[in-house]
Amino acid sequence: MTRIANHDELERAVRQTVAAQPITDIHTHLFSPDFGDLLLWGVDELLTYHYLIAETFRASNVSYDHYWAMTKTEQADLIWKTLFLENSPISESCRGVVTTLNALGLNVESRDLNDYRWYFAETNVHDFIDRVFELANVESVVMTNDPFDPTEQPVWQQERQGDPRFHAALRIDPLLNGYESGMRKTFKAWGYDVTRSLGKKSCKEIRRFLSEWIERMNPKYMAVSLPPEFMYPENSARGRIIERCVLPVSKEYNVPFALMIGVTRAVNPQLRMAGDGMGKADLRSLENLCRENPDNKFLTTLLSRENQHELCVLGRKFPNLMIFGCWWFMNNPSVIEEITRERIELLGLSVIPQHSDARILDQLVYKWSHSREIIADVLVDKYADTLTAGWQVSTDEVKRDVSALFGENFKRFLEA
Ligand code: FIX
Ligand code: ZN
Repeated sequence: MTRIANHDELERAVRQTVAAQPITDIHTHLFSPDFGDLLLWGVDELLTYHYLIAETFRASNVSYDHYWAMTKTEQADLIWKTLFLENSPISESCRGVVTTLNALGLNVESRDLNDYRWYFAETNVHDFIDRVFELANVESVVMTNDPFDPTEQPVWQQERQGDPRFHAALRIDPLLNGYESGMRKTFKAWGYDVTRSLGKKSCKEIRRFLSEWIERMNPKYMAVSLPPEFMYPENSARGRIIERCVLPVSKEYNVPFALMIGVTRAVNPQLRMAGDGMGKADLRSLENLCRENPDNKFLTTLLSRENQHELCVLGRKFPNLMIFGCWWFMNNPSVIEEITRERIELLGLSVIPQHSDARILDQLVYKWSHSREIIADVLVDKYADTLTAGWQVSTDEVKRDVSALFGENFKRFLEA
């Protein structure tokens, strides 16, 4: 076992190990090819990513109506012109497009969007999936699977081909956030005998629904995104469904419950998917969940930077809580660096530092290359401090640690 005795060697070993480590991406919005058009890829999709749409409305004076009336190609043309030609693409989402096109071997210097379109038109989706997984060095991804989505639901109800690199996650936002405003009627129409009061019978029916979908999807976890006001326990349909349906089913099937807290949907509805905002959450909700349900497992990511320190402290108190990823507005280099340092200082290696949240397959390339670099920077510093303190790690120990962060922690948490 060769121990690493100096800083230069340490830096080289950590960077190489992080670059070579295949990743399990635990939260994306990608789909395996059998979902057809739900799998998004290509330059027009990359450019019309909702992060870039929001930036375009700031930088051009296009009206909402005009923008939404355009075809996807026209929207992509406008975004390219506004954010890449009339301004320099230095925001994180713009830089991501550049990183991705470059890594795919396209001539970024030409700035010729039609040339990039040509490349994608000539590419077969199956070959492209292989290429992206290889370039990003991603081993597998977890999708976001919504049984309430009318385009997605029928795919699950047929015999599926699937792709072993794409795992499922059962997303239950409509059930938890929309039970009173329509979902109850949908449930009834689907043959589940539920009522407004959510008595014993209704809860049994909702548990039946969750069990059926768990058996159908074999999901890695059940997930929900929640507003900053989320409280638990809560005297609401959501609170009752979590307590009486989600938690028991999660425990019975050993399928963790993932809470993604802090999103305020449709702060500016004119922006459609780009119009969601955020706020600081009250983490007493998570504290109560973890304490009252020690035999349940919780995965959590939060949208507000202001919540991250408290979340680390909660992680120290509850081994049934696994903290993951720098979600959405947190997925920027300065914040990733800060939060990764804080997490490692407070929790050591027992976190899942990042997920990509990729919506477009190609984004795996940039989201992971950007994050890998920052996580490697932090690790180099942390090992260097430990070296100064007198502890020499071996290259095998660095490999063990890096593999925990990028995949093993997730696998072990699921298996526990
Ligand atoms: O709720 C979520 O899973 C969010 O990640 C998305 O709704 C959001 O639109 C997104 O793409 C963030 O990266
Ligand atoms: Zn997401």
